[in-house]
Amino acid sequence: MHQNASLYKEIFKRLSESERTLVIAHQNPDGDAVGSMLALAHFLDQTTGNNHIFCLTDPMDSFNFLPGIERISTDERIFDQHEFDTIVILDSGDLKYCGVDIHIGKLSYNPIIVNIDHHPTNTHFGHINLVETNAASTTDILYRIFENNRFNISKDIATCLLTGIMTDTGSFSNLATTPQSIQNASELLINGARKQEIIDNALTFQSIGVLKLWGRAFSRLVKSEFTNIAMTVITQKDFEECGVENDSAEGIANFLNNLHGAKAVLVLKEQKGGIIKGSLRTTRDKVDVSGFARLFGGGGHKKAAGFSIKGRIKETSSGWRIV
Ligand SMILES: [Mn+2]
Repeated sequence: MHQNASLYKEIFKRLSESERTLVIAHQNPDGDAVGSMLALAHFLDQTTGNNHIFCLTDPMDSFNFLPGIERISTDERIFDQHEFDTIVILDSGDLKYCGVDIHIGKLSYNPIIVNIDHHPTNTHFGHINLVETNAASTTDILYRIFENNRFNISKDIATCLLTGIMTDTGSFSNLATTPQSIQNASELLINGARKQEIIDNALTFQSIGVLKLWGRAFSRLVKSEFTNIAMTVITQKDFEECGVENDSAEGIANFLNNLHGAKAVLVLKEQKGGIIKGSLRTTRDKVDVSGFARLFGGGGHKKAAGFSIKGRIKETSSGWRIV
């Protein structure tokens, strides 16, 4: 029996009995965040029915193929419009990463917070915490909950769950990939997950604008001989000139993950409002990039981490600078 089997039972029971459930994942949702939110909402449809999905920012268009995507609301009034008995937070190390810390703190009712995540930096902020740092994705954990409770998953749920596994493992290529995640993926395929839809939509490029943006990032790659870290930058001007949204840069760090001749890669992305987001990746066994991210107030996994700092990125005669 799995060490968390009793938690799988407790969470399954809680969710099956919850009459009004709010499902939330982190802002700028990736495939794991979107896949886990939608899989859980489809599950709740089959149990007590009444459920809502909230995410602070809209998912990228590349996830539009997922069944139920239109149900994800970015309307922050949702916290006051309903009295939820359960709030499930997915794929988020803390409430701030979700962007809902203030909303949850201000609630006039007392929901049970269920925290399901795989980030090692998770702060166990929920009333019920299921944090499995060895899981490749949050969708892997949801699959284990369903499987342990003998819940028959639909093709739609299987597709949502497989999206999370395939995107968080970089199509089974990065170090987060485990035998368990491959086994889960295999079982999801047997259950009718539509793999080709995931590949065609979530794992391939969408537009010329995105490719132009990525091209700019690749052309600026430099490696520090001192730190052996490769680095590149994307500015707000790049997003504007390529005619793409800020989330178009999300996959660049993952793509550069396997860069030869550097021990890690750092992508700095200038955001709106004078914020710079840093994404760190490594495939080297002995390198822990989450420590690097923590130096700048961020966090994440050993092999994939990130941080946010105040500032702008400017090009100077001696290269790119943060000002
Ligand atoms: Mn994840």
